Amino acid sequence: MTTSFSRRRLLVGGSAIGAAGLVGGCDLLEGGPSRGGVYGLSDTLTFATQRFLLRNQPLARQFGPDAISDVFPTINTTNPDSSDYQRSKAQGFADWRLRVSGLVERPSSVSLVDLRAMPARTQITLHSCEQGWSAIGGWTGVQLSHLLASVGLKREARFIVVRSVDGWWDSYDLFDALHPQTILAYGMNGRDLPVAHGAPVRLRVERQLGYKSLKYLTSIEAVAAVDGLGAGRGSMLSELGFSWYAGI
Ligand SMILES: Nc1nc2c(c(=O)[nH]1)N[C@H]1C(S)=C(S)[C@@H](COP(=O)(O)O)O[C@H]1N2
Ligand SMILES: [Mo]
Repeated sequence: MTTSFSRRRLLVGGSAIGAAGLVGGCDLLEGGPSRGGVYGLSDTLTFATQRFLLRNQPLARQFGPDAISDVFPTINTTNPDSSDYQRSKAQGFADWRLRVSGLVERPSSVSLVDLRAMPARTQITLHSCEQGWSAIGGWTGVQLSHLLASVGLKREARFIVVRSVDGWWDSYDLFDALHPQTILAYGMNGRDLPVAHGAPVRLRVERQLGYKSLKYLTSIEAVAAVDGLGAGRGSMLSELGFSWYAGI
């Protein structure tokens, strides 16, 4: 109860700060990265909202390279059988595209080359699976917040829905979507992300259990509510009885 109330307050507050920045010539927001024109405006809004939302949000623990596990297990889908996926895999995923749609200013289709050209972040973290195992891995990719800023997340957006080639889908509130450690990872332990671990691009959501870190991404959609998706529980796994929020 308390949590959802304060979350809602934070979200409303985040929008208010963004609006105040617009009206007040952005003096609240000096120092944030932004581009010119319309892009700059949405960069600034996203940045302000992010900083506000995340002001009490701790990072998940990060480790040094020595801590990386020799064996990182892989489970469930380890090589999607979709023929599109297999064709794309045979070409080194040169034709792979991530569709970005919904409540964004500029719906886009992003290639691996596009993602690699964006600022990269590497983090070595502990992955905990609900099935009782854990392992430490190093992940390299682009912050989801960066991608969302680059397409201009609209202020009505409250959740980010992510879909995978094997039919998995999930959603995340803006706390997790804009968290600095939430990345679209194309690299693992210094190499290209292996097929078994979600190639070409997987999500890393470090402050939730492993099942929220979707592999084999195909699309991202910004929405105001998740009620209308599937059975209205916010994810494929929620419909099977798992918790939508799996914070750790
Ligand atoms: N698309 C997709 N994402 C997925 C899964 C999956 O089967 N398909 N399994 C989830 C679970 S339960 C875990 S623990 C991790 C496993 O990631 P790994 O195979 O890299 O260890 O991916 C998660 N993301
Ligand atoms: Mo898992």
